[in-house]
Amino acid sequence: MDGVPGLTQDPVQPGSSFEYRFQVPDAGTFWYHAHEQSWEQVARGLYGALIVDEEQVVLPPEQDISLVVDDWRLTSEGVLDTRSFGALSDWSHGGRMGNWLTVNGEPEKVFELQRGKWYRLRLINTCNARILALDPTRFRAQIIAYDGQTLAEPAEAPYAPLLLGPAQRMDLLFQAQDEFELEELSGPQPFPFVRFHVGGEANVATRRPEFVPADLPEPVLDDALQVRLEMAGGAMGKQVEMRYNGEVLEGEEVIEARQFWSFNGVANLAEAPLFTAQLGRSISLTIVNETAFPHAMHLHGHHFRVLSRSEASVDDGKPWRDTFLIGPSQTTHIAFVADNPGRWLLHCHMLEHAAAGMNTWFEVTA
Ligand SMILES: [Cu+2]
Repeated sequence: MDGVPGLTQDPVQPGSSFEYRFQVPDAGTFWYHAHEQSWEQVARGLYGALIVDEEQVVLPPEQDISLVVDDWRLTSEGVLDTRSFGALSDWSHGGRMGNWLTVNGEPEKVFELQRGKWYRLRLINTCNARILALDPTRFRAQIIAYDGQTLAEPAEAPYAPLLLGPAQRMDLLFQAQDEFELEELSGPQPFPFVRFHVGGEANVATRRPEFVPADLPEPVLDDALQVRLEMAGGAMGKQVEMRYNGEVLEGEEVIEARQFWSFNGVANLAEAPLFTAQLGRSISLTIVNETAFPHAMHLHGHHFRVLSRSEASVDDGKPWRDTFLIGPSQTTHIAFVADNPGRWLLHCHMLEHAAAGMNTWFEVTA
């Protein structure tokens, strides 16, 4: 059960309920959120962390901290700015950016840590559109997982700041030593948004925890289904003839339909899937961003490896991810095994972009 209205289920109507049943094959950091009118419902807070514990306890709960990070757009009175929901300038540009950053729903959140103990920080970016920039090297943290999949080995951050796009997760491991703040670095000034106090005696000898690496099937490129996805539209981007609900949109119709972006010339879900794959088939997907904006592309039901990115390196070990950032004019090549039967979305997780056209889907047949 994936909860995508129009693809796998009907929306849950006000006052009614729906019971989701699913298995959790992978221990790791995930989250859940409304997928109906998500650009408004998620911005209003309809989401939560979904943590799947390891079979063997690695860290006690007090040393395993989830940080759900969101930016809210507040008015000058300090209440949620609801008037600007659906603003065309957000939909056709970089999405809805907030002006108030919270962790687990609180501003200036403080955690109390014990000196010498090991901690896992599970960072989850639930912002509609903001790409968070963070520097974990400043408190000697190592990266142990991305998007809910544990790395083969804990890794030093290869560069700083690290970017955490909408929907992405990053698990960090560190030993508490001195008080520190986590700063968001994408603005003109570093913005401290969560503080960690450290108390207790130094030199508490505790063993460094170990984590079981992800165990996912490797795609076989020789045998892979080759798929290409061209992203176009938006302000200042390449404009192509755009189909929506089977019709070509022209002139004012683009604004009336509120569809500004397209995948392979189609805004929002086409009748036909982007591709259909037999269960177990490897998929080689090349995504070309011909827009003037970065995007956070999210694949449902699967994790992939980023094999190459034009004009940028890929991370050591090519970690498994379910969401990748793609820059303006960038081409990114990903690969994965279609090992999960069903119908799955592939969309930009900048929620205004998804609403305004950046959705496609694929099918894995058993
Ligand atoms: Cu986008």
